[in-house]
Amino acid sequence: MATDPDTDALKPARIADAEIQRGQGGETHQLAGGDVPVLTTQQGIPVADDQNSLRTGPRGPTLLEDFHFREKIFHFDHERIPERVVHARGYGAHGFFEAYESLSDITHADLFQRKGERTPAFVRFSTVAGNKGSADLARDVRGFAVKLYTKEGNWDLVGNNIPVFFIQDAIKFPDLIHAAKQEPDRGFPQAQTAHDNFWDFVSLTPESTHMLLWIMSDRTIPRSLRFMEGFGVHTFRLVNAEGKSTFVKFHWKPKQGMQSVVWNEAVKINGADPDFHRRDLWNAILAGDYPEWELGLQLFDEDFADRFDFDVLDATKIIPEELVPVRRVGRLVLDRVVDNFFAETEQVAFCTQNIVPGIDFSNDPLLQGRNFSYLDTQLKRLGSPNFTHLPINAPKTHVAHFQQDGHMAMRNPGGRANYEPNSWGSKIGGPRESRERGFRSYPAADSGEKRRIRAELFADHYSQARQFYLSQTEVEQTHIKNAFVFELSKVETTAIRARVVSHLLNVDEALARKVADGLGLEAMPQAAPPARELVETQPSPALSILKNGPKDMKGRKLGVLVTDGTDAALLGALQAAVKAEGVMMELIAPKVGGVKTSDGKTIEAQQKVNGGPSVLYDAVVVLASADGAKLLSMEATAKDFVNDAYAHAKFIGYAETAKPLFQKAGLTEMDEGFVALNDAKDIPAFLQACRAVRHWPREAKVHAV
Ligand code: HDE
Repeated sequence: MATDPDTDALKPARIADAEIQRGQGGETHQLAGGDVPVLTTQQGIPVADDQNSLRTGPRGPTLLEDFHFREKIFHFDHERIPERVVHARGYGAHGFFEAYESLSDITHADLFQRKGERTPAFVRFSTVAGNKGSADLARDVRGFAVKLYTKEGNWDLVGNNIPVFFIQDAIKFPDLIHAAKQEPDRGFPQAQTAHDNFWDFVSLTPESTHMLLWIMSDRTIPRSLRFMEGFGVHTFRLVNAEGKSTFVKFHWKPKQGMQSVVWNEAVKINGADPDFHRRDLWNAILAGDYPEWELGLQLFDEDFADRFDFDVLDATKIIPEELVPVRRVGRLVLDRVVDNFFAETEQVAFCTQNIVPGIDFSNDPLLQGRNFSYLDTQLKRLGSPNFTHLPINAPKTHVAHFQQDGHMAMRNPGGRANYEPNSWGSKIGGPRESRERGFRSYPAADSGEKRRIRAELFADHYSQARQFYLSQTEVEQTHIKNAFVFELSKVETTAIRARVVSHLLNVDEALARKVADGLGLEAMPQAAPPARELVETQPSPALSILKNGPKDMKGRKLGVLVTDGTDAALLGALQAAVKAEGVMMELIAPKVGGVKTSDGKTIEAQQKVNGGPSVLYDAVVVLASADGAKLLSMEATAKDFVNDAYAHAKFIGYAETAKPLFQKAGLTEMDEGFVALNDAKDIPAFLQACRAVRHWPREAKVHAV
């Protein structure tokens, strides 16, 4: 039976089962008895007193003999493990992948053989630069790492929410990450790229330009982990039973549509709720609103690779969907939260080297480098080569090998045979290779001089950056410009700011000029000389978030500001309509204990007004009564509530009686983003308006610089 620990703890019945012990200070605590289990040490020894360490006399020294005390403190001292060197802050959930069809013509990977087949999955989303305790809404790439527990072993597709990367060769990764994280002398800034070292490095590394356009777009400030795309980034191979290889790029397409917050909102959300993304994922799954993505494949052969304007082994390039369509072959559903954050989300160990028969690597030099790094880093982080024994990492299939011992070995080969070949026969001689089922590398024919060199096409650093920019809506282009100006305004060295603009001149001259103007650059720099002539590209609508937004408000969140005297009928009708649309709703009130609505009933609130700012919601409604509006007009956080909703171009529903709050907040122009809710009849129009997510025309009016 499900229990609610919060309310259960308050039930006297449970306490009554156990003895209450009174300490010398008069405090009480519960003892074992009834269904309350006995506390033990790690060795299973029952503990009689967990409140007082062992000492000679009430004021005497603590005794070394106190093994329970020593074990407890010793274990506590060792609770922390090194955080991930990148992607330290993450959040995971369980689910499954379901194949839509058999892909046996292109791959013999077991999970793609049978229509409807479900494969258990664990997904960890993350930010890259921030430490474990940093805020969720940092402007940053999001990791999108998927572990698929297939019947032929674990396949880890360790991707990001952006399809390209900063660098082309793994040898530059330590430099990139050093430059992005806190500067080493001062230890700040935390979880931000808005500092000199980062922009210095990337502006000296022209191959980063395409990625810079992506990270300055709203892709790096997603509204929810549920509303973003995922990408495998590199070109991989799929190999069928006949040994034929097809190149593939992996995509995860959110069924909920894409959506981001605006930058000023992100800044405020980080203060109001640093756990915004993890809370959102947790709440959605617990509410049964399971997030879903479709797995998309872009499939192409050597011929296409040879004809394409860019090198398919270059991780700073995409293949536009309009050129090679994305074939949707299955869905990933997250339907279970973790039982324990440390055991699952922290200890999960993704390795790009984990591929299964039917899937293979390409020669992408970034991918090749990653294949070393991930296994190596797990040893450092988890402390033993036996990290695969941890339940979250263990394959959910038959595992048999002769690897043994090491720290924390939980499974060793049984019997006498721990080597092969051996002559102990099939029963006790242990496992052997299988020519039929075993993984075989695709026999790609590679030859060439051993040199430190890059392929020629890798040198075009600007064409796709330009394509990305020109594929955006005007609103999105403005956000990109604003993000460059914001970040570079935090850079103290003027020459670095100018160097970034020198690259932008190769992307789009108007963008470069706007950024230079926003920075107040005195002189326009020369364009950085391109290493290779740019090629003409076509805009790709698939690259825009706004062109791929949600179709309805499902899975979004409405914040309703209420007071004593709020119209009960209107609130009830709103609640019902919102529920029918699959929208989550929270009441925000002067006191969290609730308000007395017009019918005299008390309704509990979820937030007190200073803890529920409008940045936490996709749209807001103000249903204050006349007296309530008077009260809120004297409350700064209530005025912030409506001012921010306005500035962030949100739709605002309101009761006529609430109007004085808007006036006191200085919002005299009520544009089409405001929807009057006089009675229940007006609710559908409000919800319909909200489907557009934002009233973008307003945005230009609230930003003068
Ligand atoms: Fe990673 N990356 N990475 N990375 N990466 C790690 O592995 C690395 C790259 C990505 O939720 C580390 O377990 C190198 C691209 C994700 O646990 C480490 C290079 C992409 C995660 C590492 C890259 C990623 C990591 C740190 C350049 C997108 C989090 C902790 C060649 C396709 C996984 C760990 C999780 C984590 C190395 C570049 C995605 C050090 C050397 C490109 C989602 O091994």
